[in-house]
Amino acid sequence: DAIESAKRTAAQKAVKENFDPSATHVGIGSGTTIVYVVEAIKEASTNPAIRFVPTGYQSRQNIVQAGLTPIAFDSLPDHVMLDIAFDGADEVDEELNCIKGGGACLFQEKLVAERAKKFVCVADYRKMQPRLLTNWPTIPIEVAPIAVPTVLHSLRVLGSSDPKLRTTLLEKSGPLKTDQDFYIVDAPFQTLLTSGDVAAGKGKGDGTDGKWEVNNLAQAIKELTGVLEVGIFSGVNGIEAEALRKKDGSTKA
Ligand code: DER
Repeated sequence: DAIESAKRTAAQKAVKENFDPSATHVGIGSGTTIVYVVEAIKEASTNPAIRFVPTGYQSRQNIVQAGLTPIAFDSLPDHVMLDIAFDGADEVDEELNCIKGGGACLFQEKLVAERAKKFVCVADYRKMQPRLLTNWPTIPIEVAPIAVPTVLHSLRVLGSSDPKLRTTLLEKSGPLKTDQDFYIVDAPFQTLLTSGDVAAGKGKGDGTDGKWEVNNLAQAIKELTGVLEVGIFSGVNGIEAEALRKKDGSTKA
Protein backbone atom coordinates (compact mmCIF):
# COMPACT_ATOMS: atom_id res chain seq x y z
CA ASP A 1 0.00 0.00 0.00
CA ALA A 2 1.05 3.65 -0.31
CA ILE A 3 2.57 3.99 3.17
CA GLU A 4 4.60 0.77 2.96
CA SER A 5 5.98 1.80 -0.41
CA ALA A 6 6.85 5.25 0.99
CA LYS A 7 8.76 3.55 3.83
CA ARG A 8 10.55 1.27 1.39
CA THR A 9 11.43 4.23 -0.92
CA ALA A 10 12.79 6.26 2.01
CA ALA A 11 14.81 3.26 3.21
CA GLN A 12 16.29 2.47 -0.22
CA LYS A 13 17.21 6.14 -0.75
CA ALA A 14 18.78 6.44 2.71
CA VAL A 15 20.89 3.30 2.19
CA LYS A 16 21.83 4.21 -1.39
CA GLU A 17 23.03 7.66 -0.35
CA ASN A 18 24.68 6.80 2.96
CA PHE A 19 25.71 3.14 3.27
CA ASP A 20 29.35 2.42 2.42
CA PRO A 21 29.88 -1.32 1.65
CA SER A 22 33.30 -1.14 3.36
CA ALA A 23 31.58 -0.38 6.70
CA THR A 24 32.39 -2.82 9.52
CA HIS A 25 29.91 -1.71 12.23
CA VAL A 26 26.35 -0.53 11.49
CA GLY A 27 23.68 0.45 14.05
CA ILE A 28 20.15 -0.79 13.35
CA GLY A 29 17.16 0.89 15.03
CA SER A 30 13.63 -0.26 15.78
CA GLY A 31 10.18 -0.07 14.23
CA THR A 32 8.77 -1.02 10.83
CA THR A 33 10.64 1.31 8.46
CA ILE A 34 13.99 -0.06 9.58
CA VAL A 35 13.01 -3.49 8.22
CA TYR A 36 13.30 -2.04 4.71
CA VAL A 37 16.68 -0.50 5.64
CA VAL A 38 18.02 -3.93 6.64
CA GLU A 39 16.69 -5.42 3.37
CA ALA A 40 18.47 -2.72 1.36
CA ILE A 41 21.74 -3.12 3.31
CA LYS A 42 21.58 -6.89 2.84
CA GLU A 43 21.50 -6.31 -0.93
CA ALA A 44 24.29 -3.71 -0.83
CA SER A 45 26.77 -5.25 1.62
CA THR A 46 29.62 -7.45 0.42
CA ASN A 47 31.83 -7.50 3.52
CA PRO A 48 31.38 -10.81 5.45
CA ALA A 49 33.05 -9.22 8.50
CA ILE A 50 30.35 -6.52 8.81
CA ARG A 51 28.57 -6.50 12.18
CA PHE A 52 25.21 -4.99 13.08
CA VAL A 53 24.49 -3.40 16.46
CA PRO A 54 20.83 -3.79 17.52
CA THR A 55 18.81 -1.32 19.61
CA GLY A 56 16.67 -3.94 21.32
CA TYR A 57 15.03 -7.35 20.97
CA GLN A 58 13.05 -6.59 17.79
CA SER A 59 16.06 -4.91 16.14
CA ARG A 60 18.23 -7.98 16.84
CA GLN A 61 15.50 -10.27 15.44
CA ASN A 62 15.38 -8.11 12.29
CA ILE A 63 19.17 -8.47 11.84
CA VAL A 64 19.23 -12.24 12.45
CA GLN A 65 16.18 -12.93 10.25
CA ALA A 66 17.91 -11.12 7.40
CA GLY A 67 20.86 -13.50 7.78
CA LEU A 68 23.14 -10.74 9.08
CA THR A 69 25.43 -10.96 12.11
CA PRO A 70 24.60 -8.96 15.25
CA ILE A 71 27.06 -7.78 17.88
CA ALA A 72 25.78 -6.53 21.22
CA PHE A 73 26.40 -2.87 21.97
CA ASP A 74 28.27 -3.76 25.18
CA SER A 75 30.47 -6.22 23.29
CA LEU A 76 31.93 -3.49 21.07
CA PRO A 77 35.61 -2.81 21.74
CA ASP A 78 35.81 0.49 23.68
CA HIS A 79 37.53 2.46 20.92
CA VAL A 80 35.15 1.44 18.14
CA MET A 81 32.72 4.04 16.75
CA LEU A 82 30.04 2.66 14.44
CA ASP A 83 30.54 3.71 10.81
CA ILE A 84 26.85 4.59 10.56
CA ALA A 85 23.52 4.04 12.34
CA PHE A 86 20.07 3.95 10.75
CA ASP A 87 16.82 4.37 12.69
CA GLY A 88 13.23 5.47 12.27
CA ALA A 89 11.34 8.25 14.01
CA ASP A 90 7.83 9.11 15.07
CA GLU A 91 8.08 12.74 13.97
CA VAL A 92 10.81 15.02 12.53
CA ASP A 93 10.83 18.85 12.50
CA GLU A 94 12.42 21.46 10.25
CA GLU A 95 15.72 21.25 12.14
CA LEU A 96 15.78 17.43 12.00
CA ASN A 97 14.95 17.09 15.68
CA CYS A 98 13.12 13.78 16.17
CA ILE A 99 10.53 12.34 18.46
CA LYS A 100 11.51 8.71 19.08
CA GLY A 101 10.21 6.00 21.38
CA GLY A 102 6.98 4.94 19.70
CA GLY A 103 8.48 1.48 19.82
CA ALA A 104 9.71 1.89 23.43
CA CYS A 105 13.36 1.33 22.40
CA LEU A 106 14.55 4.92 22.79
CA PHE A 107 17.29 4.29 25.37
CA GLN A 108 19.29 1.78 23.31
CA GLU A 109 18.45 3.77 20.15
CA LYS A 110 20.13 6.83 21.64
CA LEU A 111 23.13 4.82 22.90
CA VAL A 112 23.68 3.47 19.38
CA ALA A 113 22.96 6.75 17.58
CA GLU A 114 25.51 8.60 19.72
CA ARG A 115 28.16 5.90 19.07
CA ALA A 116 27.89 6.35 15.28
CA LYS A 117 29.97 8.65 13.10
CA LYS A 118 26.80 9.35 11.11
CA PHE A 119 23.17 8.96 12.22
CA VAL A 120 20.60 8.60 9.42
CA CYS A 121 16.93 8.95 10.36
CA VAL A 122 14.65 7.19 7.85
CA ALA A 123 11.12 8.59 7.88
CA ASP A 124 8.35 8.74 5.28
CA TYR A 125 6.39 11.89 4.43
CA ARG A 126 3.90 11.41 7.31
CA LYS A 127 6.63 12.05 9.89
CA MET A 128 7.83 15.44 8.55
CA GLN A 129 6.15 18.33 10.42
CA PRO A 130 7.10 22.00 10.95
CA ARG A 131 7.43 21.41 14.71
CA LEU A 132 7.50 18.36 17.00
CA LEU A 133 4.22 17.27 18.63
CA THR A 134 2.20 18.51 15.65
CA ASN A 135 1.01 15.03 14.63
CA TRP A 136 2.63 12.79 17.25
CA PRO A 137 1.09 14.06 20.52
CA THR A 138 3.48 12.86 23.24
CA ILE A 139 7.13 12.61 24.28
CA PRO A 140 8.07 9.02 25.22
CA ILE A 141 10.15 8.92 28.43
CA GLU A 142 11.84 5.84 29.96
CA VAL A 143 11.42 5.85 33.75
CA ALA A 144 12.52 3.65 36.65
CA PRO A 145 9.34 1.92 37.91
CA ILE A 146 9.61 3.20 41.49
CA ALA A 147 9.96 6.79 40.23
CA VAL A 148 6.84 6.82 38.01
CA PRO A 149 4.50 8.68 40.41
CA THR A 150 6.99 11.43 41.16
CA VAL A 151 8.01 11.81 37.49
CA LEU A 152 4.33 12.05 36.45
CA HIS A 153 3.90 14.86 38.99
CA SER A 154 7.04 16.68 37.82
CA LEU A 155 5.93 16.42 34.18
CA ARG A 156 2.64 18.13 35.11
CA VAL A 157 4.64 20.86 36.82
CA LEU A 158 6.67 21.27 33.60
CA GLY A 159 3.38 21.78 31.74
CA SER A 160 2.36 18.34 30.48
CA SER A 161 -1.44 18.18 30.48
CA ASP A 162 -1.92 14.45 31.04
CA PRO A 163 1.26 12.30 31.23
CA LYS A 164 0.43 8.58 31.24
CA LEU A 165 2.12 5.26 31.90
CA ARG A 166 2.13 3.23 28.64
CA THR A 167 0.10 0.05 28.93
CA THR A 168 -0.22 -2.61 26.25
CA LEU A 169 -3.91 -3.48 26.47
CA LEU A 170 -3.62 -6.28 23.92
CA GLU A 171 -0.40 -8.09 24.78
CA LYS A 172 -0.16 -7.71 28.53
CA SER A 173 -2.35 -6.36 31.30
CA GLY A 174 -0.54 -3.60 33.13
CA PRO A 175 2.30 -1.34 32.03
CA LEU A 176 4.73 -2.13 29.21
CA LYS A 177 8.31 -2.98 30.26
CA THR A 178 11.28 -1.92 28.14
CA ASP A 179 14.37 -4.04 27.33
CA GLN A 180 15.86 -2.42 30.44
CA ASP A 181 12.87 -3.51 32.54
CA PHE A 182 11.84 0.16 32.95
CA TYR A 183 8.44 1.74 32.20
CA ILE A 184 7.49 4.21 29.46
CA VAL A 185 5.62 7.42 30.28
CA ASP A 186 4.05 9.29 27.35
CA ALA A 187 3.84 13.01 28.11
CA PRO A 188 1.75 15.38 25.95
CA PHE A 189 3.03 18.94 25.56
CA GLN A 190 2.11 21.86 23.28
CA THR A 191 3.97 21.79 19.94
CA LEU A 192 7.68 22.35 20.53
CA LEU A 193 9.39 25.51 19.27
CA THR A 194 12.56 25.03 17.21
CA SER A 195 15.71 26.99 18.09
CA GLY A 196 14.95 29.03 14.97
CA ASP A 197 11.54 29.95 16.40
CA VAL A 198 13.18 31.23 19.60
CA ALA A 199 15.78 33.16 17.59
CA ALA A 200 12.90 34.72 15.61
CA GLY A 201 11.27 35.82 18.89
CA LYS A 202 8.32 33.43 18.64
CA GLY A 203 8.67 32.55 22.32
CA LYS A 204 11.22 32.23 25.12
CA GLY A 205 11.12 28.45 24.86
CA ASP A 206 11.51 27.95 28.63
CA GLY A 207 7.94 26.77 29.27
CA THR A 208 6.98 29.88 31.26
CA ASP A 209 4.45 30.81 28.55
CA GLY A 210 3.41 27.17 28.13
CA LYS A 211 5.66 26.76 25.07
CA TRP A 212 8.97 24.89 25.22
CA GLU A 213 11.91 24.84 22.80
CA VAL A 214 12.93 21.28 21.85
CA ASN A 215 16.30 21.12 23.61
CA ASN A 216 15.20 23.05 26.71
CA LEU A 217 12.36 20.62 27.35
CA ALA A 218 14.50 17.56 26.62
CA GLN A 219 17.03 18.82 29.18
CA ALA A 220 14.40 19.67 31.80
CA ILE A 221 12.85 16.18 31.53
CA LYS A 222 16.23 14.41 31.45
CA GLU A 223 17.17 16.09 34.75
CA LEU A 224 14.16 14.64 36.59
CA THR A 225 15.44 12.00 39.02
CA GLY A 226 14.22 8.59 37.84
CA VAL A 227 14.27 9.43 34.13
CA LEU A 228 16.65 7.16 32.19
CA GLU A 229 16.13 8.70 28.73
CA VAL A 230 13.87 11.10 26.80
CA GLY A 231 12.52 10.39 23.29
CA ILE A 232 13.82 13.64 21.78
CA PHE A 233 16.85 13.29 19.45
CA SER A 234 18.36 16.61 18.39
CA GLY A 235 21.68 16.90 16.60
CA VAL A 236 22.53 13.59 18.28
CA ASN A 237 25.87 13.97 20.06
CA GLY A 238 26.51 17.14 18.06
CA ILE A 239 26.87 15.12 14.86
CA GLU A 240 25.46 17.06 11.90
CA ALA A 241 22.30 15.20 10.95
CA GLU A 242 22.41 13.92 7.38
CA ALA A 243 19.97 16.11 5.50
CA LEU A 244 18.93 17.05 1.98
CA ARG A 245 19.62 20.77 1.78
CA LYS A 246 17.19 22.86 -0.23
CA LYS A 247 18.50 25.69 -2.48
CA ASP A 248 17.84 28.26 0.28
CA GLY A 249 20.07 26.27 2.60
CA SER A 250 17.29 25.15 4.92
CA THR A 251 17.17 21.44 5.71
CA LYS A 252 14.52 18.78 5.13
CA ALA A 253 14.75 15.19 6.29
O1 DER B 1 10.50 3.87 18.46
C1 DER B 1 11.15 4.47 17.60
O2 DER B 1 11.77 5.54 17.82
C2 DER B 1 11.14 3.88 16.23
O3 DER B 1 12.16 4.36 15.47
C3 DER B 1 9.79 3.99 15.66
O4 DER B 1 8.96 4.84 16.35
C4 DER B 1 9.64 4.27 14.19
O5 DER B 1 8.65 3.40 13.86
P1 DER B 1 8.07 3.18 12.39
O6 DER B 1 9.27 3.12 11.46
O7 DER B 1 7.36 1.88 12.49
O8 DER B 1 7.18 4.35 12.13
